[in-house]
Amino acid sequence: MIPELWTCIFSVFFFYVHGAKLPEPEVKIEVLYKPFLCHRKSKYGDILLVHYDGFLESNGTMFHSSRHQGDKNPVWFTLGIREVIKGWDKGLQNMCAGEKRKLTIPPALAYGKEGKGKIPPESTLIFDIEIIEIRNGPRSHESFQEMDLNDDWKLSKAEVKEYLRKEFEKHGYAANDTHHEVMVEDIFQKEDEDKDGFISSREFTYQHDEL
Ligand SMILES: [Ca+2]
Ligand SMILES: [Ca+2]
Repeated sequence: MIPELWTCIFSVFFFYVHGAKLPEPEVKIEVLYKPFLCHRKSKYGDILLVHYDGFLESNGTMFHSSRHQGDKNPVWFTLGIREVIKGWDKGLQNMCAGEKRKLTIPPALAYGKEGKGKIPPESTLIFDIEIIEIRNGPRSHESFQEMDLNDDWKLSKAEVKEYLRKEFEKHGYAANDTHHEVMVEDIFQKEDEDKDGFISSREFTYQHDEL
């Protein structure tokens, strides 16, 4: 009885430790070019303008290229909000404008078991990506810091109201207290997911519907 119990505890323990050690799928990042001047690096919430070529690792086929296909314009997207595949969100942080990277992305961080369009199921993808421009997104850390007047890493209703007041003034509208309070209630309804009366930096950054 007792040895069996131990075996059971041990296997649970083993499973736990073993399970915890299972490697997370990783993006392989190779820096192909890094500009000498870099005044700021990309991070979650930024809007990035990129050019990219995407290839299947299996046979080297190019499945999409912003440089050579369509209107040949680079594309804008917001980093870190799952607007793009996970491999991009993970692999395009801390980049300078002008930097070029080669990302090798396992299927779990790309289109997985289903694949998509020209991409077969379970495909590892290779991207050559160049960041053309980096801009602060509406959900950037800078915007959050600007709104967080007492630096406690969460936004109170008063702080959001103050922000609205300034924004309205900036655009030439008269301050309207009642109107702003209604808007604040509305914003908290949507953004304060855990309903603790504050918008945390996490709640702020990872929301991605309107606003
Ligand atoms: Ca605050
Ligand atoms: Ca909250």
